[in-house]
Amino acid sequence: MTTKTDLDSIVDSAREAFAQAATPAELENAKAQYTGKAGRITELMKGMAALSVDEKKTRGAAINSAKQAIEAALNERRQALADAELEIQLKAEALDVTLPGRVREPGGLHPVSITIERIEQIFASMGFDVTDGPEIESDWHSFTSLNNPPNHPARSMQDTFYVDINGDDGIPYNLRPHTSPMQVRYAHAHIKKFAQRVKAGETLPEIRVIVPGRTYRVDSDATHSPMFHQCEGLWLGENVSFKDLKVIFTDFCRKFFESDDLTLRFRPSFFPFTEPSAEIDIQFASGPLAGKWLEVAGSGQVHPQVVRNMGLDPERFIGFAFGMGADRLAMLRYGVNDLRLFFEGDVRFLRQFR
Ligand code: 2U9
Repeated sequence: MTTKTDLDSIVDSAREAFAQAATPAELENAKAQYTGKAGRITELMKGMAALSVDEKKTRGAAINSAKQAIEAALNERRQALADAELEIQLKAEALDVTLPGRVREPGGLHPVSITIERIEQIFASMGFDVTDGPEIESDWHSFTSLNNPPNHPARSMQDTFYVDINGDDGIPYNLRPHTSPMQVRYAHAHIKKFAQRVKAGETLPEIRVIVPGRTYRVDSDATHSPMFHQCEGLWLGENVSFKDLKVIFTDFCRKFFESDDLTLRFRPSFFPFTEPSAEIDIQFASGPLAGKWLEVAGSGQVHPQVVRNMGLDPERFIGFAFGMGADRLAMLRYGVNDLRLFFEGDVRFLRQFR
């Protein structure tokens, strides 16, 4: 027969076994040896069948209290193992909340975009529409419509990129070397409206538009990039003259450079699409660029053949056009001496314009 001391030693050995279990699985295995189906406590219970009723009472109570002690030890160890596991997990997933976060710097517009927006704003205030169009153009739109037909020597003025697809005329498409084709498209899109108003006996409407956008030429150095930005303007009406060009462009330059003591010089030049033509130079009276003549744009009275190609009667419509490099204007305004800085994407340079 097993004595009370034997029960105590079973409880002690269970406690010992549970303490040695390093994982929940080992602990459950140890438990099976005591309170499992063939465990030592279960076996003692089975052995009670042969005892008298009185013996069963005292023996049963003793075995039960041993069983309870074992279960208490088991639960205690279960909790300890679960706590240890949680501790390991927490350590592995620990966040150092004192580490500084990743800073998100505010974004900003590119200096050339800022310049184009500025140009748009000034011309819009003078009644100009703003539009843009395709960068892959037909030969007719980029050249022929602008009085520069195939094999004309003036074609060599713009070293053009071509696309490996032919247009309707069998001549390859090009990456537009200027935004002028869009003015031709703009005129075609608007003259239907003109005809209706002429029929109704109204005064003739005008075309007054600027076209900023990306343009392409085979050219690359500190002041030329194969992709650059132009902003061209066109004002056609019944009575628009070179005098209007001088007024508009002088006003534009003074607003753009925020300088009232800036003077303009119109220097004779040649473009196939304007006659007469002029380069426009500006001179500041003060500041870091004072005294130097700086070329800012080309211009001229629109050639009658170009007016005709736009679907308008050159006997009635006359006016001027101008073209400027938006990147060059940005360089002058911000004092940048290498155009390539605009296109390298170096944030140390770009963040200065934010
Ligand atoms: C139409 C008719 C005429 C646009 C013009 C220039 C003169 C000119 C250059 C300036 C610097 C190009 O970026 S640049 O190299 N542009 O000199 N552009 S007149 O003339 C037009 C436009 C549209 C229908």
